Amino acid sequence: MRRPLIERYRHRLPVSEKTPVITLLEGSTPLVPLKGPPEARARDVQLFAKYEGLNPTASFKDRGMTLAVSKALEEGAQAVAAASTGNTSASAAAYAARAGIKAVVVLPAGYVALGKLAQTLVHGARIVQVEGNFDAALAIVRELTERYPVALVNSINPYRIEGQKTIAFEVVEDLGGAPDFHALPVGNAGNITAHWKGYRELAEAGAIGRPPRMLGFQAEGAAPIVKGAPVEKPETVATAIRIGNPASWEGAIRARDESGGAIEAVTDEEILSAWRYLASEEGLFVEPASAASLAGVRRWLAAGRIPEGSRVVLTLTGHGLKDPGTAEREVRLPPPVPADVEAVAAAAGLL
Ligand code: AN7
Repeated sequence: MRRPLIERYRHRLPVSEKTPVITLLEGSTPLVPLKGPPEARARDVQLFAKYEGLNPTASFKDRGMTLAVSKALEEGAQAVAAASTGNTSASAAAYAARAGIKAVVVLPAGYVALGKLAQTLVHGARIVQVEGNFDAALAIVRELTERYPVALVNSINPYRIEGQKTIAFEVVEDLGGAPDFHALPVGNAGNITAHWKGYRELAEAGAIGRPPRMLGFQAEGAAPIVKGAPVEKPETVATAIRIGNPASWEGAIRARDESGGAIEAVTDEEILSAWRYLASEEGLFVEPASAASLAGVRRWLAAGRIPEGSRVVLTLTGHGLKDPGTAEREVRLPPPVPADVEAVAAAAGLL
């Protein structure tokens, strides 16, 4: 049975008996072995997908949110607030509902995928859309939480990182050791920071040998870490990672350098191609941002940068149903046909 993440990893998390556990039974997501694209099979490279879309609100954010909201409640908070490209807001809204407290989310107007908006609305969060991007929203929320009685649950809240580090624990349990590479999309950079913290703790405890090389991928139009400077007007089809000035920038650099990894950019075309591949060849429907991990790994494979026989984990951060708009734009729906068998058979290509 799925257990609350906080209970499963209580010994490695900053909680006590006094911490009220607010849980939706997050985590314990499957590590799915992929068939792999030809360039992986050719080199005997085994890819595994950590399918985080199977969390309660359908993204990895739930791992950090169970801890952040539990600790906020322990500290007496009556409200939580977050800026978000959508998944943090959906998760904060759900956990706040569960805790019986208020959630305030500040969103970049016009750039949050429909599924995430729907979740946030129905869970009953107070939504404020700002005429600006995520970076502007985060700056406002930081100040808001300093001046008003509301707890910040963005990933600059260290409890979010603590919860999210459990991805590394689960991967190591499932593989029976560390992978050679771990690839994931990078937006605000909390998740790569958290992954690396998890692996480092395991290495320090002697539970694994060499931790994986961390491969972080940003979208080309929103790649401040790759470029080495904030991006004023980030743009990408992957709205989840449409972020120009990541809060955990330094954590990402540390993960990259300490692990001997890399942070690179992939184009929207590469992202969409990997997104299609995952759905149509592997049966895994993810949101575009999640596919940046595979897009980047495909580049590494093509360039011969992944040694033969390597084990590579991809964190697929959010479910495809989060973003029905992209599916509708990218995959054409055929026009209706008359309601008779021959017409349907013809349209289905069965003749
Ligand atoms: C699906 O929800 O920033 O590098 O406000 O939703 O830890 O930011 C989401 C980020 C990757 C990037 N994949 O993770 C938010 C938000 C998905 C995401 C990321 C996000 P970070």
